[in-house]
Amino acid sequence: MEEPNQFTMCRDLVAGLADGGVSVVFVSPGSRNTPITLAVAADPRITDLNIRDERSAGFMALGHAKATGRPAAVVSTSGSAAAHYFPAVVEADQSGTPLIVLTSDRPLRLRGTGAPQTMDQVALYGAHVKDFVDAVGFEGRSLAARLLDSATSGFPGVAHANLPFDEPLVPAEPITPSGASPVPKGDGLRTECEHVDAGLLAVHSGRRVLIVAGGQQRPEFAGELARVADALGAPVLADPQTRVLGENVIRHADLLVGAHGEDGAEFVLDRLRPDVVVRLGPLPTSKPLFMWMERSGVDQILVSDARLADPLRSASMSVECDPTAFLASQVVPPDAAADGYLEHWRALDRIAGDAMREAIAGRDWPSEPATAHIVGSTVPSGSILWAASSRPIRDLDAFSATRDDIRILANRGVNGIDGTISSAVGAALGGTHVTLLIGDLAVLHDATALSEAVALEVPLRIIAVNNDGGGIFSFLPQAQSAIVDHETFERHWGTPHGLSLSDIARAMRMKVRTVESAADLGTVVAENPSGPELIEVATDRARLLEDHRAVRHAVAAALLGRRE
Ligand SMILES: Cc1ncc(C[n+]2csc(CCOP(=O)(O)OP(=O)(O)O)c2C)c(N)n1
Ligand SMILES: [Mg+2]
Repeated sequence: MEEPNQFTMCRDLVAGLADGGVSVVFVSPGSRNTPITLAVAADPRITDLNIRDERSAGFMALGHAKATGRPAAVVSTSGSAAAHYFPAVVEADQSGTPLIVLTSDRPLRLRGTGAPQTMDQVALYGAHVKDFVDAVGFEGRSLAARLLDSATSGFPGVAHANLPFDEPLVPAEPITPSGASPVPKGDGLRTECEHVDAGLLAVHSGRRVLIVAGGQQRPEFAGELARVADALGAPVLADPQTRVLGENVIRHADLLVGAHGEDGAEFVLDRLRPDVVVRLGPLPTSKPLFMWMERSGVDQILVSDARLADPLRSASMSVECDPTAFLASQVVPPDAAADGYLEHWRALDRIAGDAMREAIAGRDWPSEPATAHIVGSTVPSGSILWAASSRPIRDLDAFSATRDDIRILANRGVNGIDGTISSAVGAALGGTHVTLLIGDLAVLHDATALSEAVALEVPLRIIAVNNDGGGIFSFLPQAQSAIVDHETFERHWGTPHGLSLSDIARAMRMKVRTVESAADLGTVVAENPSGPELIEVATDRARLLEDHRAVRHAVAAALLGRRE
């Protein structure tokens, strides 16, 4: 029998990961990781990519896992290399994305001796992983099974194995792949919930039920939601990432809920106050919506299997369960709808949509509401729209109607503006066309990923909204505060840089296209990208607040039955 050593361990670990659905491994260059890198390169079922920057590699794996629903893996050398995965690890942990992190280490005898390029990698990511294994003396396939189970079971997340390797780091003989395991592993779907009362929602028959859905959910979610919402006559307010549509889905939820009268009071949810709110998954992006939930005092049933599920602390009842499994468990009589409740929501939704489109068309080009509106409504059916944190995800939520023929993905676990291009590249490696709507600071944060996108030839179109700084901060109190002068605001929040994103993209050898008008942008965005390209839309940060307010005011006026 072949003697187990670090090379056969790595070979079997990689084969075990492939059995569990891992198809791409993002390796970063180094010496200490030679045994695992060779094993990854030798396995025919694995696409092995080398990404220079571990931070970028971590986000690519994250984006790939979000787009495919399958765990992705990263491989690094020892030392500070491993620390660069941290932001992607945190995002994966909080957004429930399966990620397997393999860091290489010195052998045990050299730990704690100050050997070069070493640090303490044991439990490096602390409480942000579901499992940590210091993989000394492990057998490869059982290690793979443990990592896969940890990363994919329940609310998915991160499994980290620290792999100590000793010299020689290159085997005497080439590594021969060990092939598929005779017993294929499951696909890691979330576990079903036990002990959920099948009549939990049916008791609300005839009452005004409002459903608020958030986060990225399983593919079966939309069908189950449609069944339950239809029976209850419940309007559904869904987050951009939550891919649902149908008669019950309110397409302009953020605009409706955020509409306020001259006294500043939001009125739609007061007029259409529900008797009970069913919250499925994490909090929605829409601030007016979650702030209303926090202060409304309305009964709220929260359904989530995430570790941190109720930052509002407003749930009157919590069901610890994957939202899809919960919906599937519910039996609701077909005639449980409250009279006219859904119809009333839908009538307001139509008014808001018409007013929004008219107001946007009336603003000078280029405006940020128009950019989000055009991108959200014209990206091709079947493609992925990656929404960067900061304004892009919020503007898509507000200014583009909900669609179910595209997938919107985002890093909303910790809402970082980091690693966004890398994440979108990882998603595009899954084979689907990707359009990324992103702000200028987020582009600068991850600019090296532009060169990786070019090298990998991914079908990725980047719509970079350049407002020369952090536009979102114009919405903060310090933008208008008497105690923060303009110069201080600009230095610490506005942060203008004066850079051309097109020039940066060209320096990375990325194709750059220009658009002259709203119609131009619509025409370009409507076609699938054939390779990596960037389109810069230069907007004016000074106009931002005014553009947003004008559209929101027009919507509020229309809802109140007045024209302005
Ligand atoms: C890694 C990280 N650093 C800092 C922040 C804080 N932050 C939130 S939004 C923002 C500005 C983003 O600017 P840009 O990408 O240009 O988008 P805009 O607001 O202009 O639309 C910053 C710095 C963050 N979310 N993530
Ligand atoms: Mg900006």
